[in-house]
Amino acid sequence: MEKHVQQYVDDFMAQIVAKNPGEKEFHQAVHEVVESLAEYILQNPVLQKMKVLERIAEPERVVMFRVPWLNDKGEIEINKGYRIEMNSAIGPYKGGIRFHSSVNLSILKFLAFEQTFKNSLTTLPMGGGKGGSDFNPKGKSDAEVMRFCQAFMTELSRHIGQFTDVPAGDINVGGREIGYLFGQYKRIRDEYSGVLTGKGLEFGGSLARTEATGYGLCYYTAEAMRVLRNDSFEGKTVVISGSGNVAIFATEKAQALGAKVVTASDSNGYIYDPNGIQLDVVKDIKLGHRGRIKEYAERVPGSEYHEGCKGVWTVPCDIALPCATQNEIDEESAKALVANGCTVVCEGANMPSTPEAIAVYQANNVLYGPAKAANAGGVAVSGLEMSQNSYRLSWTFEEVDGKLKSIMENIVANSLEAAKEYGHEGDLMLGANAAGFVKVANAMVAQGVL
Ligand code: NDP
Ligand code: 2IT
Repeated sequence: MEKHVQQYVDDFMAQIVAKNPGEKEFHQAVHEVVESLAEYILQNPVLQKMKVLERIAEPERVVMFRVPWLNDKGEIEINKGYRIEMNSAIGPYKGGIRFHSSVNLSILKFLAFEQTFKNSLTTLPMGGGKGGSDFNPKGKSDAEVMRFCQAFMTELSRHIGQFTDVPAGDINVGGREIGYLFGQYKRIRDEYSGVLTGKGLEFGGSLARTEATGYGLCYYTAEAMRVLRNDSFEGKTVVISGSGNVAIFATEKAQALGAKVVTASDSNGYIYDPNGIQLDVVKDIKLGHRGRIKEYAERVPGSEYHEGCKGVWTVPCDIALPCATQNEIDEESAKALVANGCTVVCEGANMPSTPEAIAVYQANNVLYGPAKAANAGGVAVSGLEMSQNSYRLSWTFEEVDGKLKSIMENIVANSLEAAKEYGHEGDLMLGANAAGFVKVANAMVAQGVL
């Protein structure tokens, strides 16, 4: 990187760190984007003068609130609730809600920042947002989860709306939680609207939203491999982490495209099945009774369970699809992947690779599909759910799936086009950052100082 460009990046990051002390995940996400965009911004004085990237990195609004609820013993529990309304330049704030004990301001701001670019890449009219709570649903009864969701929505309801901010699911927020959240919104606001996506099919949900992130990840990966490598999933060995919504449907689509998926994991450990994962067993464990992935090895002869989730990256594969959580692949894991023959890493989770891991991919010519492009299928179908809600009709599975596939293929094409235009041919990361940025930046310049 040229000296004045590096200076711009360093100065920018010094400001970010000073203004957002201690928020290391947020710094990490911003740093990657600033490095990608620095040259382009320096070539376009209007973007510098209008402080577009500076404004994108400052949430328009952050709401933090108390969530008090009663557990099954009748005791009061108190959690923190958040909604980050990051950017509304190209549409209402849009992004998921995460319930996990690790949730804090830094994690939600990194996710909301990424979401702004991701949503722009879909080409649908959605701004960026993210929310959540440090509530841990593990071991909670269904009634406790319902009471928590009702308490959370009681406050959140005053900040969201179908034209202002439209949340959806993320880690530990799936169909059950969206149902409870929707019910409470409707009750409090007396309004039946598309204020949330990922809803049940009986009350305004879209077909294929459940599958969308995992399927979309495979459509993206297949298209990037086709264009850049003249290759496909056919006959490949695939390592997937996680065993939640994204992992399950990435496994399903990778298998349908002719690959053998050999792993699944959760935060306790991973399973390796050399014969290929039996997805009906995983679905029964995870979707059937919210069990642990360990159970798979007890049920499927020839498979193995290993404690600790990091070991999944030591399993030899051609393609790795991280689908669990942020920073799950560090430098050591990336090196293990490369040493064992992995040549493709596309991200289903948000920011699953550390900057050091990305450097390993780049140094070894790994086809690297960054999260904000590769996992955009979920929010893309959320956008299609909003369209269907506005029309008051629903499209068939095939219709939605077809639109999803073409959106993902377009993201590959648009990223590659942007990468080429900015002199970094074939760089899907830089291309995604640039393509996502330009639309938001142009809208912000046009709308004035806001
Ligand atoms: P789920 O809650 O359905 O599944 C999460 C999976 O990841 C579980 O297997 C969970 O294991 C594992 N996991 C979570 N935290 C950790 C951790 N700290 N270490 C190891 N494993 C962990 O969530 P999703 O599948 O929806 O989300 C997975 C990733 O995909 C997240 O990064 C999310 O932001 C991203 N994503 C999700 C989209 C969606 O539409 N749902 C869209 C785009 C991205 P355990 O049960 O032990 O916690
Ligand atoms: O990270 C993500 O893109 C999501 N969790 C999905 C967001 C959405 O609004 O569907």
